[in-house]
Amino acid sequence: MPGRTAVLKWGALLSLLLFILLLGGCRRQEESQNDAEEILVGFAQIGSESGWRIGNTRDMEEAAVRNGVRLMMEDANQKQENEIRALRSFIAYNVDVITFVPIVEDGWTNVLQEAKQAGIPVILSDRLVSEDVDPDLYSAYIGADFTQEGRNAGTFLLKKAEEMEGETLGIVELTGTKDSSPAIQREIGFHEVIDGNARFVMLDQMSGDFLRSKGRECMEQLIERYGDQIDILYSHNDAMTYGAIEAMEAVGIVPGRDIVIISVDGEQEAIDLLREGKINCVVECTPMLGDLVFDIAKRLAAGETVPKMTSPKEAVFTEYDDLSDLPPRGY
Ligand code: GZL
Repeated sequence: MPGRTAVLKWGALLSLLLFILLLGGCRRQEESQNDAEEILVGFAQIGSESGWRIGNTRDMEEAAVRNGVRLMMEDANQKQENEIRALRSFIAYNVDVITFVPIVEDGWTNVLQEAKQAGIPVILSDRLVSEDVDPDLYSAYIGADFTQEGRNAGTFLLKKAEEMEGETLGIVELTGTKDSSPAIQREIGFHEVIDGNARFVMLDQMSGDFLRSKGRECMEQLIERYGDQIDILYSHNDAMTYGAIEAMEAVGIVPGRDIVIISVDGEQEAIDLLREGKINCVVECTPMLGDLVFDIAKRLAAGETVPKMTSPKEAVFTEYDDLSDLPPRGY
């Protein structure tokens, strides 16, 4: 019966079509629910002053995707006023959570109070605000223990000094961005370990602002001023170290031999220079904070209580280590 067969065929086709439409509808509803669950995080990044910072930005972007978080990122181009403007735009946009890198420790109270009044939790990412800021104004800090990084640098120097000649050893220090928590704390930690040791003579400190170009300028001036009195360079980040090495090599100083170099961050380029013997110690400061930040952000958005301070575990790489199995650094 051809008519009956045709009806059965059309019926089957129609049922299949209905099933497909129903399935698509459920997926869309599920996605919309997921979208509804996807939180929106406003992130104010300070700029791109170093390979470390560029790695940190890349990691935050990739971690947002990994963690199913919508990211609204603003770049402050190294200016605090741009960061504050970005935070105010996140508040106006009513994001679910704000995270930012305080470029310096002070000047945040007003905008943090505005975020609090708006009921938007704030996560400090990478750097800290001053202890004078009411800690109730932010929900969490995710970043390194910079004082420990400074201690790690000092501890390496105590060991290295045992094999160095000379009654006294002259130290110059390239410090990071003035009034930033990494610069403040890396200095404190290092001097906690070496101050009081009569063998070490602190010749001078200059701020290279975490920049390669300024690291070179500062080292040129220090070499000009102190010459072969300089036995040790302690540099608060790898970017300034690369600039300092350029300044040394320009006048025939052999980095890692004529001047012992201790650097902080752990960028791939620094590890390569460590392997070449041009740097003697690289203290790790990981920029890979994104997964920690967005895990805490999702918990805050869900109304959970979270740890106030979370610091990643960090290593120290020295000339005494076998680095052959060290995986690529990723920044
Ligand atoms: C440290 C970070 C510092 C890096 C520098 O967590 O804030 O800023 O050490 C970067 O390379 O510029």
